[in-house]
Amino acid sequence: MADRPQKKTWELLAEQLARRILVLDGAMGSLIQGYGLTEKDFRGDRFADHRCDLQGNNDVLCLTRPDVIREIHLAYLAAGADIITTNTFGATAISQADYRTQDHVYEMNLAAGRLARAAVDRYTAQNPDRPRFVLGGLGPTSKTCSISPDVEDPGLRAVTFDQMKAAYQEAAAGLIDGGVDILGVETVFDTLNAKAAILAILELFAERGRELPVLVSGSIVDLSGRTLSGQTTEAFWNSIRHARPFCVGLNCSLGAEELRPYLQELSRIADLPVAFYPNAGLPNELGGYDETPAQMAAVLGDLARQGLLNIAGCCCGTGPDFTAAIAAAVADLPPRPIPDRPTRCRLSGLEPLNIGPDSLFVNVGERTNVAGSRKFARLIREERFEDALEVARQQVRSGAQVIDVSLDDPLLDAAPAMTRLLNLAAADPEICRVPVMLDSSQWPVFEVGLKCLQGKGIVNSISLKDGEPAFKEKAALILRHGAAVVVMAFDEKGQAETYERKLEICRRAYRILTEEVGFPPEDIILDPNIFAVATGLAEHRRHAIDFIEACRTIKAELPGVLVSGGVSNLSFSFRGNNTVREAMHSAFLYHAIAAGMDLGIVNAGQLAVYEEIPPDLLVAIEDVLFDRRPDATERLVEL
Ligand code: THG
Repeated sequence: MADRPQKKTWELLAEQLARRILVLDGAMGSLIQGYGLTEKDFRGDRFADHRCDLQGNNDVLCLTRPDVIREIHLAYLAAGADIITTNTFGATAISQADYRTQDHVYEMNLAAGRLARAAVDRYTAQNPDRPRFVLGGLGPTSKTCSISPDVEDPGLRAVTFDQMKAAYQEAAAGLIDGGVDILGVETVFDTLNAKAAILAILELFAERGRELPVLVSGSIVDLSGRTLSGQTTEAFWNSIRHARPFCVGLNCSLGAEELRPYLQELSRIADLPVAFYPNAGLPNELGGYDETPAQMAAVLGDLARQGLLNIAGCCCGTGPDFTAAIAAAVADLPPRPIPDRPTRCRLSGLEPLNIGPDSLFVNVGERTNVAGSRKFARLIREERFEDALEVARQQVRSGAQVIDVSLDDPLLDAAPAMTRLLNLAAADPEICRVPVMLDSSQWPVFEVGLKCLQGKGIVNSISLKDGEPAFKEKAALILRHGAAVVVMAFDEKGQAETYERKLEICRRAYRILTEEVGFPPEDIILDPNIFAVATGLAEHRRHAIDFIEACRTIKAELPGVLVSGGVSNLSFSFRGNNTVREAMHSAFLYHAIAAGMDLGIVNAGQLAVYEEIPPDLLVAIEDVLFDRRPDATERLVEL
């Protein structure tokens, strides 16, 4: 068996994708059904004494009826498939538990990889100019990480992220050892499952020092264009980009025609090859599929003519006749050109939030913070999570585009409380639209928090205060979880108060993150510290102006990064006087945004309009912000 070196696979794949639309095979299950296999076939000698029925466990056939699986692979190759998929859709411990075969998952994947490898090598050897590829299929499993199995308790989960990740890791290891060319996280109906798979895969790659091309393909389950876990196409894409896949796709789900608008959307936003392999229409009343090869090929051919496809195939309810029709329909059509997309910080909840030079200032809701709201703190301490969610809902209604969640409190075990709150928030239609910013000074809180977010969130924050090794290690893990990161201007020597120190630390953090960790600049959010002004202390007088000037230099010097800050910190000395606080925040933001500040943690809905601040108050505030006169604080206090 030719074990092609990795570089070769990447290169071959890229070469082929640049040249033509590749054809991916079709259904496995529908064809297996055609063989009319019995319980005896499924068991084989290997599982003759297995304690429960195995009929219907298609994945076990890689071990007990490899001849059937081989024949199906060869039939698809003969029909013109360039890429064939291993028979491993349910070969994870989570799905195999239904048949009590969870202890045989590695073997199944290994065998499946070898079977497909042998079939593909046979075809490639016959025609080396037309290399074929093996896609190691990682199905969605039978459980979901972000949806409750119990309507009575929306915060409940039937499986943990760690269990999901372990299951994917075992399957992926078998596939890699079996010699697959590509790992495909397919039929993603819950993006948190996919994120567990991605983390598992990235860890495997790091351990083995060898990377395979990865495909991630989502599944849209309803006509409004959402995944089962509720994400839009773009939110899904934003959530899985950190896998740095070679290709992103849509598969299974509805039929080709129904999926057309979402494929068009994906084609528009994905700056990499796009795959499309839908079902043969929607299942009919008997669970069968009515679409014909000609019908499906007509839609795929049409999409290809519009320049929207790089890989075309089919899914449930199809067979080699579909593959042949699709191959013929796309044969002479050019592949979709890969669009350039502007670099942006691309976040998501159920919906996307893209932040960049052309976006307006982003409001991050501050109230879901036990240190920042007495009411929220009381509700969390009393474990009134449902009521605490109302605080989040109010922030979103008031215009928060992200919610900052902090449960750090000496009286609380923040990590389990975070899990509970985020799992409940994931089920709230108003809150879960927006990305989450995890706010903590305890690393374990981020670890549990990231495992609850199907969207792309933000970790707030890390810093250099414990030195470079710890900083880099945390950043690398955040990257693999697919989150953006806030970096506070804090180092081994302490918090940066002056303009010079803010810049010194921000420059250093940026260099380490981009050059040593490989963090995308657009996912780095620098926070040069907003501290209170008008405190009466002379050394605090430049706090506002130093932040604003630091913003300006950071944005001019460090390409791609975003700048953020906790705005309400500014006015701590006016606690209780909300009118003045709100006016101070607005005046400050007016100038900080002009200097390049991109997002801020604010009390959403409670910001005065700059133009409406009474002129005498505005002058007094700006005197303080810009340290324009020695008696500025006294004058503001008097007012
Ligand atoms: N940078 C980053 N993260 C941060 C901060 C920052 N997180 C926390 C904080 N600073 C930003 N969040 C808040 C939240 C609330 C208040 C201030 C900052 C606040 N709360 C009222 C008070 O204390 O007076 C509470 C009033 C009430 O109980 O309702 O001001 O700088 N990266």
